[in-house]
Amino acid sequence: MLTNNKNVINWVDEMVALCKPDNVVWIDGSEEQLNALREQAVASGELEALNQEKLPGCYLHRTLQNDVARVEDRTFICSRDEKDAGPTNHWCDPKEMYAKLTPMYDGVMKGRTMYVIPYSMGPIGSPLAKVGVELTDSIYVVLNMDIMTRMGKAAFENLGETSNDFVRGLHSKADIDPEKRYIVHFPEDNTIWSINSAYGGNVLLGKKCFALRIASYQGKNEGWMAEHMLILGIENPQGEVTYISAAFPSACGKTNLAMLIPPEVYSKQGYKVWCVGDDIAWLKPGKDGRLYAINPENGFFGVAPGTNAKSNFNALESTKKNTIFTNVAHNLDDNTVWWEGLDKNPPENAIDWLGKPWNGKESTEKGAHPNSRFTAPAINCPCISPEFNNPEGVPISAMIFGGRRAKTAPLVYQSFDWNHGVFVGSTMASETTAAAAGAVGVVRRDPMAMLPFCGYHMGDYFAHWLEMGEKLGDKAPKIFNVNWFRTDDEGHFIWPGFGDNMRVLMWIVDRCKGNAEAVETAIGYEPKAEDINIEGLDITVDTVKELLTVDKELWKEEAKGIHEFYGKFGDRLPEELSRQLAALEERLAK
Ligand code: OXD
Ligand code: MN
Repeated sequence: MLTNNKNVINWVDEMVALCKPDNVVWIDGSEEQLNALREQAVASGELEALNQEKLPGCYLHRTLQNDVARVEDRTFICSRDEKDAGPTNHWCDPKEMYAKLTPMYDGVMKGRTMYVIPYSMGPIGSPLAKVGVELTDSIYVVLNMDIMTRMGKAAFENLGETSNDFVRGLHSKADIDPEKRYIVHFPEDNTIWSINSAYGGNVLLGKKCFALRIASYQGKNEGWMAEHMLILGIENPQGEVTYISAAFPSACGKTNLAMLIPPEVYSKQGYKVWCVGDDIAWLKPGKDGRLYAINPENGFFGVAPGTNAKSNFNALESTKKNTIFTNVAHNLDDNTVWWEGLDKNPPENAIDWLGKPWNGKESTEKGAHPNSRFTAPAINCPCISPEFNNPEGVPISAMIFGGRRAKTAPLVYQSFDWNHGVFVGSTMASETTAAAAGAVGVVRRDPMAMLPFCGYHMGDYFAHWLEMGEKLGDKAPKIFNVNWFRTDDEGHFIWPGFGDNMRVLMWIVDRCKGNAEAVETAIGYEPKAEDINIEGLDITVDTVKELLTVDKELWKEEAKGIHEFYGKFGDRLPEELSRQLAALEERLAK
């Protein structure tokens, strides 16, 4: 045992009595212990050791074919009152859910070892950090949690001997039966139960389950925010850094933006971009009244396909050592890995993500699963921020929302004020692309990119955002919306994207510093087209003008869609947001 905390010990005893493992191993986080677990996982086939010269400390893992992604239809928020889970979550009465799952956990670890993983979300000792304990029967989970969190004995130091403020996570692979798969949150009990999956987002309980679903609920009660946001810093040639956080729905390029490489027009002047986080931000007012953010995670759980030296050099570099790859293709020629979009040279002698022989030159099947992943330590990232481990976090000047919109949203606009910014975030949406099943071009609302991750009623979540704005007053970050995905009449993207997105971020930074002008439109403040720096790009000011157009007819349609969406929240929709919608309609009618 690594702690004298009675609350921890009693709960672990209780779960051991339920799951009945043959052994219980407390994870202290030492290299010695981790190496022994790596060896054991390799011996059992759970992991394959990759080429240790080319990819030192790297391993490959394959999940079952039925277990390759988060399962939103089997994810539950079990608040005591159904109304507190809200219309956007699946709900079940906690008593009923415990009664249903307890027999499934009863004896589930017979013949297995239970690992007790203490971990900290956030730097150890940070006033913004929180402790979790995950019990699991998977070595893969232990080794991934080692990368994604600050794991081991030191995590208990934050908790002390008497505190009960830790999140209780219980995970068992059980039989990896998709029919009996449950990812369940009991926010009022600080508890997460996950069973019958062995895929990252369902089993690395510190990430989406704790750092977003449980933490969003804690944040509402404790006066802070847990958001699905990247955090980056832009350093100017004078060495001043402006920090920005940004929320986009899954698969809109958060990791790419978080690690962007400045285009030459900025790098030659000495500008730098620093990554603090690529997925989650915890934000709390600091002593000076500004909003400070930490990245609660310690690594990146990134999507592999599409990651290459051009799309995201820094992410690719991050995966060159001490990384676990899941469901990518295995290149047998040199015992390395490959995925679609890595390069134009797929291996001929390989094993695909299903474990079958695969010839990348001839096969029409994919070598890597589209949601195959790398779990890479943040310290590997060449542009990781020097403030990454700062326990106080970094002060946020701007918050950005965005989505994938072909026509409606302009390249960038600024909200009139905080409350209008909350309105903008709450109406965030993406249009479906051909990449996903179902109709193309359908608008999916994903408020603040939190739709699958908000652990309580989303109407109350909007109210919490409004309250935070009141608390922060004139120290509140400015709120912006961006859209990198405007298309021309042939459906081609107009804006170059990737590193060139920095050109838009620079207008945002200038607005925060009071150094840029803006034009007032019906939807918010826009840049003057000349104020977006296009030096070195083969687009003209007219193209930028086109990217900034606001089509009032489309926006009137948009307002109708928002009415419909807001209707879901009933009387828990803050009045202020209805007022904001009415004000938008008035401006559009002018
Ligand atoms: C993720 C997601 O895996 O948002 O980060 O789906
Ligand atoms: Mn995410």
